[in-house]
Order: sequence, then structure tokens, then C-alpha cells
Amino acid sequence: MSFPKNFLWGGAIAANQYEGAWLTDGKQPNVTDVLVGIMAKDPGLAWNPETKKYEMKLNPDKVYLSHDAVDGYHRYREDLKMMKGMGFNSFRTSISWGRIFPNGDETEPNEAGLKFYDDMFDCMRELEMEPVITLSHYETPLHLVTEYGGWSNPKLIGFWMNYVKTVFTRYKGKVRYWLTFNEVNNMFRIPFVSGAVLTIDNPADPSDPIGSTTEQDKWDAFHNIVVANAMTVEAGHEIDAENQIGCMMTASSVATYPYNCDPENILGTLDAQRRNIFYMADCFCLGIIPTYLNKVWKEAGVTVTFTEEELALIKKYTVDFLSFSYYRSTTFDKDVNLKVDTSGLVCRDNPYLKDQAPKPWGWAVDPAGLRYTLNVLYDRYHLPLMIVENGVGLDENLDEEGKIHDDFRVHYIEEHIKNVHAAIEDGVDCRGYLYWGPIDVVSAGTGEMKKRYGFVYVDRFNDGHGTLERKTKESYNRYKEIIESNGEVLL
Ligand code: BGP
Repeated sequence: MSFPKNFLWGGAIAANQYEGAWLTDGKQPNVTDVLVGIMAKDPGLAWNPETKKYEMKLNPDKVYLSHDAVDGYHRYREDLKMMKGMGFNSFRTSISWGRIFPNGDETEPNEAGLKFYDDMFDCMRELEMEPVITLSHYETPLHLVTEYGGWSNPKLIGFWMNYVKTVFTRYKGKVRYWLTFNEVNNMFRIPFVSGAVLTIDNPADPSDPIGSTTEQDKWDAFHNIVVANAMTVEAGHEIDAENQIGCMMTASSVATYPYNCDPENILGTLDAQRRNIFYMADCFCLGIIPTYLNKVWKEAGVTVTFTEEELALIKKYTVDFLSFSYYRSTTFDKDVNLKVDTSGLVCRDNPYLKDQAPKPWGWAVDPAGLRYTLNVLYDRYHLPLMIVENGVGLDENLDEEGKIHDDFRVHYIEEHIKNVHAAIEDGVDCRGYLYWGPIDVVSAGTGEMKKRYGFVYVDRFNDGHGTLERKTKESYNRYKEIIESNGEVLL
């Protein structure tokens, strides 16, 4: 009745939210470095009318917490040991592309950056944790965006392939599980970070860089990313036949439920799922460009043409597994506009869900939605699945005894993990559960420290102060018990 043998238990973070050291050892700025949170609409960029280019111009009145983050760059050894204390047999983080190719378009890599990850992966191996490594977690070098327009430019494919081949070669034998682009299906919601795309030729309103990005540029970025993904699978297998290359989707939108049985809501739900996740997952997992996109392109007034050669490549090099994040479900009602936050789509509240995460974020909690998502994805793609993000952000403070009683987090993981087990019993091939944010990091969406996900607390606050001291929370012990028993304590 327990979880499969070799099930991956662990946690996940990303370089840009954890490492800090944003300009250390040769690294140059990346797209998230000029934002306070990826949902922000005002990047620290200024248009230079003489050169007709965007340049980095940070807002002196803002605190860019990610620049120092929780200093993982210098503290990862002690942190990984704390993770091992919970029994982790796997750990997900990303390589910050700009540590390896600071501007992205160099031909030779930066040895200091390569060495940093060499040491980190060695440390994971020593601790017997399987590295699960994201190649791009919102960390495209800024220069590639301001100079080339980002992924709408086919030159990005060349720069990307140079980067991925470099790391595949360097970390051969150390890393086996690779994820290509984090939550890449977010690219129409947050194009500047997820699609790393920016219109740089005569932008409509240079004071609003993100708002000036054209639909055509976004769809060109989609095109180039789909091709690059296939080429990455090909290169990954060529360099090391042991490599498992997966894509990474935000899958909360799979659990979009029709608000009622009005056929228009049923069709609307289908459309929302296609436009929010399947449009990309179908390309990566089925090796096709889905025909429903023709209508989407027509509505957007864009032209997207894949060559025969590209179509053959996409067909041939589908991913080995599908990894995803799941935080919440939503409902679809044709009469209510869909909104978006980092967790996915938000529409009408679901009256059947009893739990809600505490405010200010207050996400609806739907553990059965994770079981549903696993089943839908497995039925559609028949690929091994890996949960690489699931968790709850809470505003937490130490009590008088210096402790954190995060009962809600304990409840959250218990219920979700039970549903993972149920999905496995349903017949789903799920290979791992990697909790998002096992140590407090800077929030992706809002760029703050206050939204904490960790089993380990980090003393740092929204205004930037803090000792960076680490402390375990109550959930640390519970996750440890769950892992030690391979899930049996819950069943
Ligand atoms: C996903 C991202 C993570 C992350 C998580 C939680 O979108 O891949 O980077 O942080 O969501 O989101 P947030 O930090 O905004 O609460």
C-alpha cells in the first residue's frame, strides 16, 4: 500500500529565487533581475532614444529581493544537509543560464559558473539526492531580450543549444533528470519572463515594454521554443543516453471545472484548458502542433508556420516525461472573466471546496484536483509524470519560543500526498513528489519574502533585512515521517 520503490521524494527551488549573488563570478542580469516579482508589469528598463534600445534601469525606490535572495549561492551545502535531514532522495533546482553564458550570446562558457554547479551537484550526489535540474526557470539573460528581442528571434535557438549542450556535456553522469523550460505554458500570461520575449523594433509605447510586446512576437517565441525543446531532447539523448528530458508545465489549469452543466461552460472549459496548457504540452508530449491552434492564431491575427523539417523534428523528439506544478483548481463560467495569478486561472469560487489557504493569498485548496490532474495528463500523454511543484505560501512569524507551528502546511501536504497515492492506484505512472519551496525563498509572483513555503524558515523580510538564519518549522518533522515511511503513515 505504500508508494512505489524508488519514488522521488524531495523539494524544488529555482536559482533566481534562492541563490542571490546576482552579479557574482561573472553573472550578468537576467529577466527576473529587473522585476520585483514576475507578475509585475513594470520592468526596470528604460528606452534609449539614441540607440533605440532598452537598457536596464532599476527603480531606486524598490527592493529587488531576488538580488540577494536567501544567499543560497554561499549556503547551499548547509541547506542541502537540512533537506537530507528530511530524507530527501531528490532535489530540484535550476541552472541560472547567465552564470554559464552571462550575456547569452558568448561562444565560450564562464568557468566560474560551471564550477559552481559542479560543486552543487557533487554535494547532492554525496548526500544521495538525485538532481532534477531545470535548464530555464525564468532566467534568460537580459541581453538576449534587449538585444535580440528574446525568443521571437530564431537566433535564440542557437544560443540556447550552445548553453544546453555545454551543461549536458559538463554534468554528464551527475545529472540525469532535466526539465527544459519552467512553466513554459505561462508564456502568454507573463511573456517577459516565461517566453523571454520583448518587441524591440519600434515598440508601440517604450514606457510600457511588456504591454508593447506584439502577439506576433509572442507566437514567434512559441514557435522557436517548441523547436528548441525538440532539439534539446535530441541533444540530451545524444550526449548521454541515460538522460531523461522532461518538459515542465503549470498544470493547475488542467483542474478547470465547468461551473455547472451548461454546455457552453463545458465547451468553454475545454477551450480554457487548451489555451492554457494543452497548446504547449501537446507539442512537447505528442509531437504535434494541435489543429485547434489555427483558430487561436486567426483570432490573434498572427501567422505561424512550421516547416516540414521542423514538424518532423517535433514529432521525433518528444519528451521522456512530463513534470508539472499544481497548486489549486478553478471553475469556468462563461459569464465571469478568467483572471490569472501565479497559481493559475481564477474564476468563480468552487462551493464544494471546504478548505482555503489563509489570507492574504487565500488560494482554494483542492487535493483531489491533483489526483484528477494526474489522471487527465496520464490518459492524454501516457508518459511518466513528476510533480515538481506543490505547496502553500503562508505569512509566518516565530512565536515567543522561536517556533513556527505551520499546521496548515502539514494538512496541505498530507491531503495532496494522499491524492498522489490514489492516482497511482488509479494506474498513473507518477515518479515523484517534489514540494515547492522546502526552504523559504523569494516569491516568484510578488517578489516578497513574506510568502513563505518552507519546511525551513529563513530570517529575511520584505524590506531586505534579516540574519538569513535557518530554522526548521513543524512541517519539517511531518514531511520527514512521510518520507521515512515511503508515505505509509498517511495510508
Ligand atoms: C511557480 C513558479 C515558482 C514559484 C511558485 C509559487 O509559478 O515556478 O517559481 O515560486 O510558482 O509561486 P509564488 O512564489 O508566486 O507564490
